[in-house]
Amino acid sequence: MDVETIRKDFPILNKKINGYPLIYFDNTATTQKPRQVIQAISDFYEKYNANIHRGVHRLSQEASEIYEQAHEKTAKFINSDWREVIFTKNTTESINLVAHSLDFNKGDEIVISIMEHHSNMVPWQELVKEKGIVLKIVDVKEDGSLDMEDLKSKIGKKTKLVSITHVSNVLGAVNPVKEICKLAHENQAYCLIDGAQSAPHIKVDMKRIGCDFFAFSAHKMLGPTGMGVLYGTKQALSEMGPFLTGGDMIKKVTSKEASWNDLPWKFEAGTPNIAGAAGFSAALDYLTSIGMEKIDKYERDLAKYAIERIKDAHIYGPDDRAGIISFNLKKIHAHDVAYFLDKKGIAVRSGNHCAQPLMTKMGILGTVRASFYVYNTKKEIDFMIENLDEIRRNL
Ligand code: C6P
Repeated sequence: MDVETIRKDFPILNKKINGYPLIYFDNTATTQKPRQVIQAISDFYEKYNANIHRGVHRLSQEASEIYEQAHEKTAKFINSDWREVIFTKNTTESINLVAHSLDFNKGDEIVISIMEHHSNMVPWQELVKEKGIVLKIVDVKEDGSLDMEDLKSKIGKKTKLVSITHVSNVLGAVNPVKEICKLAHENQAYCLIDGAQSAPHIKVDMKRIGCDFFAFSAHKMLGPTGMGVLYGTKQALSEMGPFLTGGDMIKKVTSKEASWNDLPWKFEAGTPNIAGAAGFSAALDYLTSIGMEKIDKYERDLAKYAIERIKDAHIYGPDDRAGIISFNLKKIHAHDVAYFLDKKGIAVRSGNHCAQPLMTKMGILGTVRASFYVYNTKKEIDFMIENLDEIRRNL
């Protein structure tokens, strides 16, 4: 990977923070955008702006084409069919869509894990209150990997859905999603994979994973905010009623009732984020031109490099991990570390990372988290390590 050339595509990397060049290690929260994505969004507004699926005029046709092509590109990126690609606002909305649209009944069991982001926990907790479902929570092992024996013991005949993250946003653990989906299906349960931290970093193939649903966000993979994806198999999506109702998701409406549009439009009510779709297409082109396997390997190498160099720290998560490192320096609060690093232009996240139950399980309030992407370098990691040493000396 030619990182120096890649870096030139990201205007924000020229920014100085407190007089230091920006080092952006908060990629798990959101990634920076290359000028190709920024350009695609402004091109849309300058040349093609119109609503989609509503006009016979030229601009509407062109805007519809851009929007539909984004579905096709996404489908190709995850090896699926464009009818199985629903655009949402983000991963959170994608998961909520399933929570509200699948037919859950009292006593149905949903299996999640303690390492889930709040987005893959709170919607199911609400179903406990609203519908009387039973929520079962799989533990993590001492090393921060998913406890597969516990998972097997929790899936059974009453399981309606297994909903597990592919990559933990705190621990960097990469879960065996293919095996998890197989276990769910052996018990006639649906399987939802939270791909918020996998789709941006590793090659994800819907056919290979074999999930019923897969949720991810464009803004975590060089794309714009306000754009998310819910992949669902045609079968699973056909079994669900719509999430939101209104314009564009209908086939026919009388003053009494309505019938639903074909997939994926049945789940895309109202005017969508058309410019966002244009930007997302450009992001997918960008990632594809580098190659997801290369990205995965590069980020894992960066994580390994950093872990080998961080001294006197508790590092959370298994050895086999994606490019996410959560750690705590002994006796120094995570926010103090993040605050000090920011003084040197280094952006890391500190706190509970929207995974409070995991923090409680680990007996901590939060961690410092450095997460890497295609534009990060070992030199940047060296600078962070130097500053961690300085924090240790000074605090
Ligand atoms: N995690 C982080 O800093 P949204 O906000 O809907 O795009 O993504 C939610 C989400 C769901 N699942 C996982 C595994 C995630 O990591 C996230 C987002 C960010 O860790 C923001 S809290």
